[in-house]
Amino acid sequence: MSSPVNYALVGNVGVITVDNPPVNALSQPVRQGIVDAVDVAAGDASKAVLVICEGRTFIAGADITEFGKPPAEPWLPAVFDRLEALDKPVVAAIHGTALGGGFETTLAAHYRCAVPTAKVGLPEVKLGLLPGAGGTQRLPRLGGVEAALELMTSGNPIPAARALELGLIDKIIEGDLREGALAWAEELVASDAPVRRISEQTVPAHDAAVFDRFRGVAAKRARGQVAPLSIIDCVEAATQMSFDEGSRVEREKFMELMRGAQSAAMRHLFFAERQAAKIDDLPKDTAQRSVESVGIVGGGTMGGGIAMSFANAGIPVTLIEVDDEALQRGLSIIDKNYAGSVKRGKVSEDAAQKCRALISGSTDYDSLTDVDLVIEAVFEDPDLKKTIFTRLDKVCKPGAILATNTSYQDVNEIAAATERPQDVIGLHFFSPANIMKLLEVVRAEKTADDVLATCMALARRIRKVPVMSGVCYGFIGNRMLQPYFREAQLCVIEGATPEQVDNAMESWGMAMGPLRVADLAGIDVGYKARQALPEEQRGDPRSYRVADVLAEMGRLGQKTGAGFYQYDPETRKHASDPVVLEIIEREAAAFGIDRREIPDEEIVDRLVYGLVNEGMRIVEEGIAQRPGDIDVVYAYGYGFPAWRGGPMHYADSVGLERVYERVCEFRDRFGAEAWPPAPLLVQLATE
Ligand code: 3H9
Repeated sequence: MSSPVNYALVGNVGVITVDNPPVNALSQPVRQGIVDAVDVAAGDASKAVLVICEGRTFIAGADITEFGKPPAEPWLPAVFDRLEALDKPVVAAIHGTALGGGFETTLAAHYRCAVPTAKVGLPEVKLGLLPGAGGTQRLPRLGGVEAALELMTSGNPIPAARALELGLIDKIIEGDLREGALAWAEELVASDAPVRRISEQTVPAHDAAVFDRFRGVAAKRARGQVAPLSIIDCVEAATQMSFDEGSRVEREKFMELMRGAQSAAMRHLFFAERQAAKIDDLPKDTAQRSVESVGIVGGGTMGGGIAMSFANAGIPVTLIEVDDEALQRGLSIIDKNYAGSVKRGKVSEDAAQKCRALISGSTDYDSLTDVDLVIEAVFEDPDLKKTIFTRLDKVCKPGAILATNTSYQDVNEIAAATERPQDVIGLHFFSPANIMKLLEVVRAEKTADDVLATCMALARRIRKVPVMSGVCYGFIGNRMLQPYFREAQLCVIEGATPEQVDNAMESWGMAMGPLRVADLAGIDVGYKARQALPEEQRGDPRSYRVADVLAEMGRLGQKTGAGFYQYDPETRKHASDPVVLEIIEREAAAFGIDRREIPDEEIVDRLVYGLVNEGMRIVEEGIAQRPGDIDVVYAYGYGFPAWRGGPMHYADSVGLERVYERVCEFRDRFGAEAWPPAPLLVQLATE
């Protein structure tokens, strides 16, 4: 078998080329190949060494598929120590993304150059890990403690220009990278440039308080996660110990994280996200339709956010509203959002203006005659949606994709309002749509394969994470919220306070507790949805009575300054409200409920296993292609802690038998109507 690494002497330069598609991950043969090439370079006539990659990117990291399996020699840190130990200048030449072990490869080199479009970073924290091949020890020595901590605890890559400013690379090469890097290596030889081993350098002076500052930030931004804290410990070790001692600390902590449940969960999500983009029954070569222009019907918060998502990806958008006033209101919200992004330093003024210029408005459906895709984003009124689709059917060109952003409605029925149901699909964005990554792509009965394939690919183009869902009430995400919110509100009426429920869920890891979410989304949303249903379909009245009372009092949540909580008009900070507690007690008494103390553990189990039990049905019914898809939906759309891997992975990690036992216990205590164990759960737990 030929090696994914080859070596050739070009002039004075020994060139090590890694060629391991798709992303040049450092699998065992690559590690071995690098060691072999270094051995050759050490003994031949080369006076410098160049490390460069074929394909779309420089090395994107260690091979994640090998994690959790028995380790195979040579170890990565040892490979890098060998590379760094060469006594001739070693140059790394970066294109694409040098990530994780890839960036660590370049830190083991003595000189670094990159093309202007390259990015470098240490994203291990996003996999619940730390840079485990010298990164935590070499980066602070090269770029200083603060930059190292920022890069490693955020996991976000930085562009070449920023890396140059920070001194993480030495040179940007315009034009052909290989030619440029070879010429630079020859220059280094000609000028007798020294070998510069980062491991032999000392960490630049720094403020000792920086570690506690980063620990404080991690406790807030990465609540519950262990990896950021381990990273900070390792960097602190780099400032206190020799390189070798610090490397031993790094190794120990890396292995601890690797064996831990958090990294297993985050690695699961990494692969689940990529798997979710694939549709099992869709041939890989399914043709796609071209989407170079988009129309959006409805310029509210949702429509505006969707418009920005497309404009930010360079796709022109026409926004349709009923009249000039509504249109101007919609466009001005978009203006405000762009101004906010500029103010927060997220984009440059110039870039924001270019994106904004791609969004135009109209009150005339005829403006949509030439667009390739239309997304309807009006409020949840089924008749209105159908009327709009009938109208779109008349004006849009043949082959245009007609999408609805509905959160609940039956996409089959909406499709039936047109003469071209094959062109109709659901594209369910999450609010704020310009920020949230999740996109549920709803495949209706008659949706054509090429429409589905186009929308899955388009999602990636606008930097969303797509997950396909079948048609059902609420699709994957919102359907699962029903038992989740039901249990949250039942816990409240049975004895907990809204704070207790929210705090229990937030301590467990949810980004925001359910009742605070209800206040943020607006209590009227659920209220209106319930009012539209016949009473017998609204579920257990105990689970929505308090919310109904609040809605009828005009306490609609944050937007009215009060809901389950009261909100400070200036800071929007929430505080508990005695009025709400009175309502809860009064309504509980009316139902004859004797309020009791509810342990936090019960709250968490009822809410999370409510999600899991419904998730099992969703898989069973084929609404989701696989359990991992549900995990992606919850991690990207609902604030589920990534380090718990999503509800389905979490259930697996607890053990399905245990989950089943608990679901049966809840069925026996709270009734079979709310807690019928999903047949798939029964099957998997008892098999
Ligand atoms: C690390 O380095 C630890 C060290 O510090 C210490 C070790 C001791 N391994 O994302 P894409 C696959 S931890 C294996 O769709 P893109 C991916 O699954 C690592 N496979 O492409 C997919 O497979 P498939 C730190 C990998 O162009 C295919 O490649 N590095 C790896 O949208 C294409 O991927 C990272 O965390 C890998 N490392 O994005 C970087 N990476 O086609 C992780 C990708 O079968 N990777 N695959 O579904 C990324 O962020 C993106 O893949 C990248 C390309 C930006 C590189």
